[in-house]
Amino acid sequence: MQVLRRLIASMTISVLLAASGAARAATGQPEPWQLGFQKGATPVMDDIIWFHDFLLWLITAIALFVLVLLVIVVVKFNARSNPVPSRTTHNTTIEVIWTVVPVLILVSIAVPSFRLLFYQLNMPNADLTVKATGKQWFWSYSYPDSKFEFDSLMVQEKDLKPGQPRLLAVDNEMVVPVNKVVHVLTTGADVIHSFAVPSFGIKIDAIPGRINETWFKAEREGTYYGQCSELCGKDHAFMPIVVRVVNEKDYTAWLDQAKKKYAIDENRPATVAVAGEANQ
Ligand SMILES: [Cu+2]
Repeated sequence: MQVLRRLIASMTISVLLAASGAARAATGQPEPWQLGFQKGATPVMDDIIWFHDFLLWLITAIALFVLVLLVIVVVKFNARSNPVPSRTTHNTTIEVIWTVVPVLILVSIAVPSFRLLFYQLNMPNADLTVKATGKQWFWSYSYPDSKFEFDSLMVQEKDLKPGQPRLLAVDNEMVVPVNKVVHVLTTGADVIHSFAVPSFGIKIDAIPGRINETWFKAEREGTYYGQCSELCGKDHAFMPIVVRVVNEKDYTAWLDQAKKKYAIDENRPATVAVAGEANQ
């Protein structure tokens, strides 16, 4: 019996260790047994997580308080224990309390909520602009300051390299420097898509004929995964978003190489491009 108990204990410990190890290793993507949000990499996401936790505590306290009141009523005022009910109809003090306290609670929610909303919507001065165009069914990223654009397609399961997450990895990642404000413009080429990266706390529709904007400032290097978050057709689930956040030096190196690799050839006649695509 004791052996069995020890076995269960050691198994539990190893599972917990494995889980905590996985939680430390992987950010920017969902983890097995994950609870709550993915870890934040931007100040906006840190605030969203704080606000979520604050509301969770608040709502738990309110739910418990109401539960306690219900239990008191059920136990104390049922027909058996309280056969002659009181005929009280008004109590000014308690009526003032149950009006004022909820108002205070709502104000305590509204203040951080609006602060966060303005923080998200107030665009700081951008260090870099990237335009993400949602297409059926992949994303194209263009760097207007450096005049290049490239497509980013999901890596098929059979082509996955070790460490690449299934259904999330792409061939060409969007690369940005760490600790820089990135201005993200989104639009759709065909139908409405939505550009969302959980660790950055951003989710914004990409609508044909219109440019939407958001921003993020990633404070930690790493690879962050997101997905199209607007039902956009049969391959909606297969147009992931990958943002690789690198240091300034690596970014400059990537930029130099990307400028050559993805340069938009303005002299190339459009008819050739169409013919070339048809041949593929
Ligand atoms: Cu989409």
